[in-house]
Amino acid sequence: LAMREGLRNAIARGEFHLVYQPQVDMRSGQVTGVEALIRWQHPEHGLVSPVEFIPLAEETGLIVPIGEWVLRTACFQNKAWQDSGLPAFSVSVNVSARQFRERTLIEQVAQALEDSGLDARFLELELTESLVMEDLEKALLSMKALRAIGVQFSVDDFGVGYSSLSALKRFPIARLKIDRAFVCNIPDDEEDKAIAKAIISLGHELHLKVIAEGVESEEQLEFLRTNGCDEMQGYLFSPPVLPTEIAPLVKHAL
Ligand code: G
Ligand code: G
Ligand code: MN
Ligand code: NA
Repeated sequence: LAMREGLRNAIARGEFHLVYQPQVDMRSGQVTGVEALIRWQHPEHGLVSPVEFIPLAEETGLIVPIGEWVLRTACFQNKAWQDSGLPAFSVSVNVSARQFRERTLIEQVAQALEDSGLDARFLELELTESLVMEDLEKALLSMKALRAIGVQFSVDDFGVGYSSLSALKRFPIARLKIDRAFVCNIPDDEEDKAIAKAIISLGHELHLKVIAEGVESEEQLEFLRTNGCDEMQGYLFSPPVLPTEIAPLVKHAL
């Protein structure tokens, strides 16, 4: 209950911040994007994980203002990196189900882009399979409206939910993110290796880029690279970091 009250005031009190995790092209070693991840510095409980407060925010509807804050902060930050002279990369923002269903989302995104001056192609929204499949036709309409202003999409946690392949074909998406669950047991688990390979092939057949999440070891990187995975994100390259820590990572090659 206290958590709920706290969440209500957290934006105004400046208790949220974003950390950013680099996404790296496996061939060039260049940072092609960063994923924005929210953190809540609670005055008494310390750092609260989004795993705890995002569900609460969804339940109470607070996800709408919080999501807007995330979008705006991520767009302004990416524009600031570009203005500081870093090579341009995209920023990915996680969008949860209720936030995606809000009619105001398209307006929020357009406004964040306009106010920050960030070119829409440098903003990517991460949606999960289950979110899109909940109401496929409606989700497709929203995605197409956002695509029309130039925003990119990726499917997060791919492989753990279920989307029919015929539905996947219709999503206006640029990337599939292989869920960490399949990556973490590489190279020991033959089945997870087979699944990761299958996702890479499927993505490529559909002309999508494939990015692996949760890459922690050289063996995993090698396996994914050998099998044609395009990009990686994970502790092996970098954990999520503060905005000031991004510049040296962008200059560092894999
Ligand atoms: O960093 P990690 O512990 O950061 O994230 C845990 C979960 O919280 C992930 O599933 C991630 O997608 C989700 N998450 C992190 N930041 C955001 C956010 O800004 N919005 C939403 N909807 N989910 C987020
Ligand atoms: O659900 P989503 O993919 O948005 O969540 C990303 C989550 O994965 C965040 O909690 C982030 O901190 C975490 N994460 C990122 N890289 C790694 C990694 O290499 N290993 C593990 N175990 N978690 C990671
Ligand atoms: Mn994500
Ligand atoms: Na994920």
